[in-house]
Amino acid sequence: SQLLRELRDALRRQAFTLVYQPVVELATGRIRKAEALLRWRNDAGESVSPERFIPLAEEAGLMPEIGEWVLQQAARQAARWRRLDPGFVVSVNVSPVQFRRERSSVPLTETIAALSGIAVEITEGVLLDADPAVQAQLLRLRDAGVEVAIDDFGTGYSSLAYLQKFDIDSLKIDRRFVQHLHLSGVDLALCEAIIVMAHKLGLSVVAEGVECETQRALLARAGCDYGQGFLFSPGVPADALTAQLVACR
Ligand code: G
Ligand code: G
Ligand code: MN
Ligand code: NA
Repeated sequence: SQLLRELRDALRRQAFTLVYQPVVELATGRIRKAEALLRWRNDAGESVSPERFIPLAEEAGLMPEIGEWVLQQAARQAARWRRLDPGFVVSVNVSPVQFRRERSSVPLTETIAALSGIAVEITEGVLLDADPAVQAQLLRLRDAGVEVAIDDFGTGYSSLAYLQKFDIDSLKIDRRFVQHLHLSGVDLALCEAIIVMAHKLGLSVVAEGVECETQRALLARAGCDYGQGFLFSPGVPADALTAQLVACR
């Protein structure tokens, strides 16, 4: 397809960029982390959503290479931000295909082993993957000191027992549970329960998709560690986030 041709070309021409969405510590209001989000501007100059082009890239076998580029960029940026805040963490989404591709030309863990301040976000499906290479990959990441976060938590099939087994660092509560938090007692109860259970297992919790002050206040009261969402900021270019970090020092 046209899209696929453009995508292959984009890799050569480096037409990808990363934006970074701040992750705010709810108790202090400080930005302590950021999620790297991939952006692609196509030949027509339109910004194409990763939701559209990542499945294509996976099918075409381009994802290891793109993922490698994302990791390198994010790691370089994490190193800069850690000079301002030594505890700063940049999280990177890792597609299940990329995670499973042990024999790919790009060995994920070797790249990451050299990096600090990087967390990988995986979806629950990865934990349930029957492929033993996936588990091995996770363990090697842990050994390399990389943090592991479960993205979109609550929408898949995993249980907290899995999280304990794999020595996960944090959960990101899917924005579907956060969206109506301030309107639905059920959604609030679910978020509260996730937070309590996660803490008992020694995991920290990030609420995604925080869009209003009421949601922020309820999450803070429930003991949620971090919030991410349009209330705080959308994804922004690295320089814009650097300016915010410097201003808040
Ligand atoms: O904010 P945004 O519209 O970019 O995110 C859409 C989806 O794309 C999200 O599910 C997000 O996890 C995913 N995504 C964003 N950047 C990357 C990336 O670098 N790699 C992978 N595998 N997924 C990404
Ligand atoms: O699956 P993942 O959590 O990686 O998805 C990240 C996606 O969530 C990106 O598309 C990002 O733009 C989007 N996003 C971030 N904050 C908000 C928010 O407050 N509301 C909504 N609706 N989407 C958000
Ligand atoms: Mn994510
Ligand atoms: Na998510």
